[in-house]
Amino acid sequence: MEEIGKPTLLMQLNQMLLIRNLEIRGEAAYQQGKVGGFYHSYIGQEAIQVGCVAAVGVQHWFTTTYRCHALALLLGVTPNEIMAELYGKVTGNAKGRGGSMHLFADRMLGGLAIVGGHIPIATGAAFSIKYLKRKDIASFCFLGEGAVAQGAFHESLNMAALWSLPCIYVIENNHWGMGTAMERAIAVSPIAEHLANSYGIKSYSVDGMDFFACYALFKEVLGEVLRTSQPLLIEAVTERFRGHSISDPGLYRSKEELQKAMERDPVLLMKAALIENKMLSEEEFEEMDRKQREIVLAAMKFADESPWPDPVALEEGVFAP
Ligand SMILES: Cc1ncc(C[n+]2csc(CCOP(=O)(O)OP(=O)(O)O)c2C)c(N)n1
Repeated sequence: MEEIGKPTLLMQLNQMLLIRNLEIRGEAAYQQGKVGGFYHSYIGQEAIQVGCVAAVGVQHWFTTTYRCHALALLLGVTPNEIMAELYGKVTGNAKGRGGSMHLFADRMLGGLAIVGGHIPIATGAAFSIKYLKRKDIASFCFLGEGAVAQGAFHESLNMAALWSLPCIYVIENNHWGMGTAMERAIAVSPIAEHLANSYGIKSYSVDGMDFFACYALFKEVLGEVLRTSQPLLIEAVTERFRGHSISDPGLYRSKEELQKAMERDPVLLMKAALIENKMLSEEEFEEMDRKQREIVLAAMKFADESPWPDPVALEEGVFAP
């Protein structure tokens, strides 16, 4: 904790609080009919991507699933741009055309909605790093455990191992793929250990609720991948505190099970660790949370007041071969 330092740690807690507040308000806006399409919340999983980006920096390639609001925030998309995109407004991150699942940034290749479909894209980014002889960056691919049953995952791992591509595949194992329990969909457990063995690459497992554990692991593996140019498979064991998406009441898991998972809230775990180490007080935490909430409320106002896209622009940016 000392080596990361108080200013950085408080900044990272702020990021966690910004993500948490944005998800809570984004869901509320959805309930009010202001957000269309789907809404997949990252609540419960914050420590993984916050820990990763804090540890490795923003200069790499990053790819993730439809559960993409947090990564976009961490890679520099503003709360205003995200909220406006959720609202479908022209000031949004994708000019209101992509919605919740399709956010992007300079170094973020998506926000992609097809399960497993983004894994070859991340692998391609790793190929480009190798092809360009870059030794200072890697490709990070976040995926749900549901995606490891897809062929694209296996083809990607095989190719990355065969060609020594600097790709770090991160399985965010939240135990459920929509309403299907992991044990009913995936033949092996722990997933990363078994599957990494199949392709002759290294695997790591990390407590995805613990910011400090995630930070330390991502720091370590980045060094390793840059040194060896070998891909790695990480399994970050986590919990999603919401249903799969906002329209999922989550009836497949008991209240007690969810309650137990929420006792290890990553935001509260980080808060408790900082308080214990005298880097934070309860009042300071409340103030940080209030400030992040205000940023999100201002983003909602911005989205509300932004114009709709002009229907005349509908065909702009569309690629037709
Ligand atoms: C190819 C494909 N099949 C099915 C779906 C529908 N679908 C969307 S999310 C999802 C479950 C994915 O679960 P997981 O990979 O564990 O990620 P999580 O949602 O838990 O983050 C499914 C089946 C899809 N989007 N794409």
